[in-house]
Amino acid sequence: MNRRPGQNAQPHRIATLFAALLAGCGPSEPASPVQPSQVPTIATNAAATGSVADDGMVWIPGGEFWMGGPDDASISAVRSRLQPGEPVCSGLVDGFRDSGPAHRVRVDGFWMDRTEVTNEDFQRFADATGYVTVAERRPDPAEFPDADPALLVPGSVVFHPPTEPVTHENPLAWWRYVPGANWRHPEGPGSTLEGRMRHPVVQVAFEDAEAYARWAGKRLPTEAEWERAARGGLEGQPYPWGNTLLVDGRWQCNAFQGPFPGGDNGEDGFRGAAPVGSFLPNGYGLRDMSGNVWEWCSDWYRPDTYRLAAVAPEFNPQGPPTSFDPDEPGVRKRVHRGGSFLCSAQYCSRFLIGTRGKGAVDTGSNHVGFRCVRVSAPSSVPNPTP
Ligand SMILES: [Ca+2]
Ligand SMILES: [Ca+2]
Repeated sequence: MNRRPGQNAQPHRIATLFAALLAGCGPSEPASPVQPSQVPTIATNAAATGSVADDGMVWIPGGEFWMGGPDDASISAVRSRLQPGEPVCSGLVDGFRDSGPAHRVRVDGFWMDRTEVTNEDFQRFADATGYVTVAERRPDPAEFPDADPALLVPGSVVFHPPTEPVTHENPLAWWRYVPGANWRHPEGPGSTLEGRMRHPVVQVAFEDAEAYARWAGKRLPTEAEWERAARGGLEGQPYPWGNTLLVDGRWQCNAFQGPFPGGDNGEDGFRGAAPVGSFLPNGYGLRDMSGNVWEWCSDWYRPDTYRLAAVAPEFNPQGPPTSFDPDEPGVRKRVHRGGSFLCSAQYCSRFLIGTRGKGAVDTGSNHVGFRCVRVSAPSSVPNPTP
């Protein structure tokens, strides 16, 4: 079994801070399954496909669709990109076990941000509210009684491509806890947002994303809403644009090309994050649903969510009531979706729409951001973004 630990996981900042090993290959079955989620009803707006609100959000029509996947043919197609002897993304080996089975889901219509929230957007929020993100706060010593207080400093997790070849077994070979890293300094104190105001905001923990969404009169999408939107009206396709990763030899999203983690050759035009909207929109007008940066969803993460959901069509699923990740029991995680500029056939491959990621709620990194949704009328937005 060519299974590697945590390929759809994000580093936990405290684990990284103390250089504790991230969990290895845990059991795929959780100890105690949960019941399918209760399903609150979301108000339905009536708007035509292709509608664009004054603040630039686009209408995602409600409807029923196949959620999860991807299918074997799509997995084989990504895997065929690899040369003999190259490392293989674990999901391409085990079939992305937490992402199946595909099951029928129905969601009401909603408005969604066309792009990931940008630094420009987040700057406006921070200026208006004085909000201080998790990464800008000192970790509470009471929560880490065994830690040297000198090590409990504000900071966050930063991708640091190694200069020497490494195996894919230990993500700490390319993730570092960097004191002073936060959304204003995504790679640490020496980095700035200069020239990057249209890049997605990163280094945001879940509560930071929620705080922004509340301020903007919006909320984070559920995982079902996110996937409904990402599919752009296509049925059963593995990408927001169709059924092949490249179209006419051109990359359709910001991913990673070359040997992971140290050899990104930027074949898609970008090493690291790209300005939002650098690639073509999907059928609903959304950009970067695959790739660029991961996006927080509101659902708690469990690997068995879809196996439980598959017993019946779900209506506006909100996810399980609690989190459980056998890779890191005890770490509360929410769902990430869409993959990032670090995804390739060698590692991650979560640019495939139906696949899932996960992240500790208190942890951002420089490849995780978010976008928002709204079900109310556009005119009710107190702080519209252009
Ligand atoms: Ca790239
Ligand atoms: Ca994205």
